Amino acid sequence: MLGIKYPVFQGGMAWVADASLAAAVSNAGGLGIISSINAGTEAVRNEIRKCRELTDKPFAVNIMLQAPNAPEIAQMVVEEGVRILTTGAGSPAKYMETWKAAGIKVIPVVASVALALKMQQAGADAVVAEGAESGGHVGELHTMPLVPQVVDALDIPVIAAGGICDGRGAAAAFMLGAEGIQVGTRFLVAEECTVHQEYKDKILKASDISTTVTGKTLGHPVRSLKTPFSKSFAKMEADPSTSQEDILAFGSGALRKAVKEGDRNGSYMAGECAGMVRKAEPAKDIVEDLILGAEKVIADFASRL
Ligand code: TUI
Repeated sequence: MLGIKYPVFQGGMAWVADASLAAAVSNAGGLGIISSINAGTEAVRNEIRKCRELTDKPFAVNIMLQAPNAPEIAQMVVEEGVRILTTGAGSPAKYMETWKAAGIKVIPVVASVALALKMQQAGADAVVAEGAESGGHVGELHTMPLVPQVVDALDIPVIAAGGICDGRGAAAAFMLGAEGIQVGTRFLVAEECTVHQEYKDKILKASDISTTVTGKTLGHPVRSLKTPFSKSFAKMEADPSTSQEDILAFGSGALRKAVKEGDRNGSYMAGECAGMVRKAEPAKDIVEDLILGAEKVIADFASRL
């Protein structure tokens, strides 16, 4: 459907997923994804053009639907002739007709069966079912129960996301009925990933219990590394005298600060599998390890049956 060699999507991580990372993943045979959360719509347009110079392979753009410029981005990707879109943090139903008319493959990220069904009805070509093990904005269900329930409910392909970072996780996702996987956290340390070195170091040093979810009281839960920022954020949320506006103002721009400046007061969004990410390597090695690793554990297990 997408013209890619391996069913490996690189998560469209806000501020992180630029042309450099997306092209490296696409050149490796996966699906590189450019994030629409960057320094404005024109900056994203530039990343799309840059990506075309770096790869002749298919790549996608992720549209974060809660962003104020989402309607503008939704139009810009049509102008730029983008062939594949993923969406996150909401329902893209109102854009579907325009995108389908432009011949774009649309793959919404969903966190529930209800939204998955709605997306299939609206003409989605596939969905990414993302469990709450993921970094960034998360839903309620986790990958293990979410993926098979979405697979059972839909006729279109399902890509699993959340907590997948090596061949074992990839194999497990395929066993749940997924036809592909999406991986974010492990690509944060890819050589072609342009995040600040401090961000990479924090991921490489993380343990199994290094992430936490904040923002539940705001209706916008986000998983990130435990840092002084996440502690202060959680404290403000627990304090009834702090208004939602104050909390939002405190959080605003924190991800950009972490990604671009390695600021200790930044928000280091990361998934639960950060503790399994142990070395920086080229994106190609990550893509191949995910697929060859899955092949190996499936073959080893089959030989024991
Ligand atoms: O979108 C994501 N993950 C993200 S977006 C993001 S940007 C950001 N966030 C906070 C502060 C600063 C920047 C960081 N991480 N993942 C896809 C995803 N979508 N996960 C869950 C959902 C989701 C949740 C509820 C999709 C739809 C939904 O409800 C839809 C509806 O309206 O019915």
